[in-house]
Amino acid sequence: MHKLIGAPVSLYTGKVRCYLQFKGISFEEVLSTPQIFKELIIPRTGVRYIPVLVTPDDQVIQDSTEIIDHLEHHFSNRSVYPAGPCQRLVALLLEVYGDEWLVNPAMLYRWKIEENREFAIQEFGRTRLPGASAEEQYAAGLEASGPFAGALPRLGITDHSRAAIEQSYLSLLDELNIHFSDHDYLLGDQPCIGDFGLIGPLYAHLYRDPASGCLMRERAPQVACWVERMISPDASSHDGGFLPNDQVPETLLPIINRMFDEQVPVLLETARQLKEWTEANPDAEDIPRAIGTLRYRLGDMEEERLVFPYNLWMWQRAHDFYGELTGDHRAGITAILNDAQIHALATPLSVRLQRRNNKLKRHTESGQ
Ligand SMILES: N[C@@H](CCC(=O)N[C@@H](CS)C(=O)NCC(=O)O)C(=O)O
Repeated sequence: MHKLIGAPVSLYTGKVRCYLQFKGISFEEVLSTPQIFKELIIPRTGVRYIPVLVTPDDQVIQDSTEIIDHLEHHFSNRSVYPAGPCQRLVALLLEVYGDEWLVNPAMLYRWKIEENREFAIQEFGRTRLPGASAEEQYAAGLEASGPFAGALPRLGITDHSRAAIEQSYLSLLDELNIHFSDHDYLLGDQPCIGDFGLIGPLYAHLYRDPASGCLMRERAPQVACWVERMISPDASSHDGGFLPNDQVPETLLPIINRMFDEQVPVLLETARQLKEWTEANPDAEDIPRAIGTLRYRLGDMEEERLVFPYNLWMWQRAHDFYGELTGDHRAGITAILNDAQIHALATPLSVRLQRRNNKLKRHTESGQ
């Protein structure tokens, strides 16, 4: 049986858990305790991230996207990658948006709102010391959660950016609420890879943390219902498929526009800085987690954050898919994206990335 190593409090564990449940793949969930980190995660992956999937033939995979792609290969029924090019592009884009951008409101609401923060500390404690007293767990949780709470400035989440991130999230909730009033999932009656990208932040943090959960249920009840469909293993609405004729609902357009307005400029600047970084470090194969700083904008607000090249590995998937489209398929995209958005998607990536042994590396011509 597959083993999913992770934690209830973890964003990307939530993404993979929902996927496994949707596909009907039987799995056992193993809590990522310090012992599991020491005995399995670190020796077998070389990194300290969750989730980790251990397959029945003892392959060990870290990274939610790689886990899903591995499983899609073996469980091809009801693929989460739509066959229609417009739907597939939208699905890939919204995975990047959920995974790499909605982590901002997720982290802000978790660590800046006291009720959520207290809950998260207890949850970190329950993961680190299952079975210990509440007091011991709290102390352990405080220590374990320190690096996560401390990561906010690196993501550009500061007192200065707080109001703008909240405003953006509330508007997104409103947009998603309209969409999910008409559709069970992003692209119809079954979840696509974009649903799994969104569910990480929108479940593990923004639904499950108590104050955020109240906010979601009150302001955007249809989004809360979608979360419940995503996390419920035997929801009857899992029977349908994607909308016919490669249709992308109009209600998704404001969300795609939001991604292009907010996140895509960061991705393009990341690509520019990564090019400079590789020119300055021509022999370096491994790409560090962060390579510098950039300024990002939300409405009138500007703030600094670190530059994370991993974001581009995700963007490269959508970018390459667009690049491979020809003729009519490419023309169809103009019904969803405007010229500036298509231009951003078509902008060449001068540094190509790959993941090998759970490390981000340059992808060179020789494939090495
Ligand atoms: N892109 C990775 C991200 C994994 C990740 O950042 N996981 C978090 C928990 S949700 C973690 O382990 N963080 C540890 C750290 O940042 O040091 C994935 O999709 O699996």
